Amino acid sequence: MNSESSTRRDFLQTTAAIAASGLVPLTAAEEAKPIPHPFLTPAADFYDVSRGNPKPHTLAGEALVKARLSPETWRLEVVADPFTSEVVKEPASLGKPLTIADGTALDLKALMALGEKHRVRFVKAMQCLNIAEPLGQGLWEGVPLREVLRLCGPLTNVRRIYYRGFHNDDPAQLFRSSLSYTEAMETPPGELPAFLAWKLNGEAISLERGGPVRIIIPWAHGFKSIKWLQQISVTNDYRANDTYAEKNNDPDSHLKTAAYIDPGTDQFKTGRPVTITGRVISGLSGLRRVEGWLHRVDPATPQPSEEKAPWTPCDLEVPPTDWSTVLPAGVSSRDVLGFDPESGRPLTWPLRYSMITWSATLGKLKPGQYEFRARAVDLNDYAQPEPRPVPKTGKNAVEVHRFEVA
Ligand SMILES: Nc1nc2c(c(=O)[nH]1)N[C@H]1C(S)=C(S)[C@@H](COP(=O)(O)O)O[C@H]1N2
Ligand SMILES: [Mo]
Repeated sequence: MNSESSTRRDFLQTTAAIAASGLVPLTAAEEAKPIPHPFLTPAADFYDVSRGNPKPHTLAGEALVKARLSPETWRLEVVADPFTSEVVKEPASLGKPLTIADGTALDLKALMALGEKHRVRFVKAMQCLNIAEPLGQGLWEGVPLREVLRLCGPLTNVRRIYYRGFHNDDPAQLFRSSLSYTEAMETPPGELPAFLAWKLNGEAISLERGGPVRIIIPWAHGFKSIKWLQQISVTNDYRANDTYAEKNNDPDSHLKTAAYIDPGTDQFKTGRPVTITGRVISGLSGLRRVEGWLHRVDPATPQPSEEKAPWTPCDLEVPPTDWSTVLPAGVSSRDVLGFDPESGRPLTWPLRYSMITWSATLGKLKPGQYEFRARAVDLNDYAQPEPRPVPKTGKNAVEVHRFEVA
């Protein structure tokens, strides 16, 4: 047993012990949600962000078959958008469109067969640009988008690729997103491809998580990872035609490096150690550390500014050495993007675009009112929410947890 795995176990055990001993009083909700968080979030435990009326994942029986959302009836169309305008003179075209009308649309079997040759696996933190709480973290498995597009070549006059999910055949319920041609087709060395996934945590993707097939954009916020994928459309329209762009968001914002505090108790007993936990996402600019600032609220002493505050490093969950205890049965970390294919160890920690648990042990505190803040510092030494203090590029304001020691 090497030191890394025992450190991780110690970390887990300490936290479990704190919970078990009742030093940190847990609410019923917290008891149901063990702390720290499992590395992979069970599919059913993701925070769900789904539009639609009815929501596509509530369909059943005939309606599900008709919606082509059962594994047998699922089809993917790849078509060219006829769009032209004053400035866009020529429409995009595809050498070989795949359509339902002519029976060439891709089915799940054909997609998985493509995956036999070009499989990708990737651990991603799902985070909504508009919600200040991670939704969950999954191991997604599928085939790069570029391999699907290569079935349809040649592509002419194509500047963007857009893709949409099932939307009850109601234009008002459409949820779509897009990538530039280059983003879809070229993956730089050590980078991650956009892909079509049919497995989450080693199992078929549940309807709620967007199965049978979901797009996963590793570097992006959740709105780019379209659920219930049904159509890819190539276009000569140069505008980022994402549903989220219409809602005053930056449609090209990448996942933001940010720490989030777990909702926990606001009452601690005097003389008992106080531990605060949370999760941190390693976004576009990576993660250097998580810092915490404990402040005793005292009317006689003014509160320092966030800049001058005594921020101190928090503890980060360490990588397990034995990834087989974390990954689904039969999946080796050597075959997961972001890991060294030789050693099976993560190339960075946290893995790019993934999240881990952090914790701050505050010791025994004097009775009083307290505020605890946490922030992530990225590899450019920017402290959260910098360099993105504006929420339209990802909600990541510094969070505060208020509690009383009595
Ligand atoms: N088809 C479709 N895909 C979708 C959505 C949707 O409403 N419809 N919501 C998006 C948004 S805004 C987010 S944040 C993520 C949430 O993924 P989750 O529900 O699996 O956590 O899915 C994205 N994909
Ligand atoms: Mo979202």
